[in-house]
Amino acid sequence: MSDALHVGSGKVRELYALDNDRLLLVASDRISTFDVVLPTDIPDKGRVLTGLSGFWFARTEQIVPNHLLELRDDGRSTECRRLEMLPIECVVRGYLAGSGWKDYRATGEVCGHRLPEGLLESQQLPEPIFTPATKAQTGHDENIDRAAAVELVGEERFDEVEATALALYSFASEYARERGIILADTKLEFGLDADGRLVLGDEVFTPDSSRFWPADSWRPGASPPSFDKQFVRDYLNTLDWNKQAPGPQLPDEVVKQTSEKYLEALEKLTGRKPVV
Ligand code: PZK
Repeated sequence: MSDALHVGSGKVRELYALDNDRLLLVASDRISTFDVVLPTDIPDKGRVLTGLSGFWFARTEQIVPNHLLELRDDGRSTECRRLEMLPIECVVRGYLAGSGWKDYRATGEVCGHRLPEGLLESQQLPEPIFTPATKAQTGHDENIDRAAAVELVGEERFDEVEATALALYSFASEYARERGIILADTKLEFGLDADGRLVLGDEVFTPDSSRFWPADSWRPGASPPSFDKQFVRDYLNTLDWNKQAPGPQLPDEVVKQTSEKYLEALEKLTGRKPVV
């Protein structure tokens, strides 16, 4: 670890180079909300998200190969194959939320997909749609249509990525729905191996890369609480915090409730608890 070169940071994860072919992806216990990383850690969060990713990578190997090589004993670090990452975020949406809802309200379309009129926030779409975005170096990713994405990855690769992303979403959303969790949307990242084959990278179907909603509190026209961050949001809304960094510390009770929500998501989806 100490001799690994730091090559990147996500909001709550770090990436190190192990050698020419391998990276180490480390998930911290940090939590972000309203795009701000809070100063209080959530015990077990990194291990839960790493466990969820590992679970989904194993379950989706028959759909597409992935970058996961091995889970380390700390439960939060995974060795990954180094890929040539595609320059688009591969988002699939089954429900109308976030920037999808915003774009639909403004234009009736999301990434060039014309949708039926009169849809409500959080409503399920007639069918899941592939809604790619640029990878912004700073600020927010920008939703793009098929033509713009084809400019970035080429037409053949676009078609392959779209079909693969939709197949992954269908598989995971059906699986989660049977266990009381709606996977409203998800962000996938793909890369190419040395032979130019498409490989799934990053994290997959975690609450940090997807919108998880509890199925029993979902209804069209409302904005359901996220499965994991509902207690954090509720607490932050009692403060007069302006949603700019630095974020406030979380009380012990909110930390405990939130840590339990992550463990609950892991147990509901995988049927297992993380090894202590
Ligand atoms: C890669 N990121 C984003 C994610 C971070 C940064 N298998 C791979 N091969 C090459 N590059 C990447 C990956 C992966 N995954 C991913 N940037 C590069 C990222 C998580 C934490 F700090």
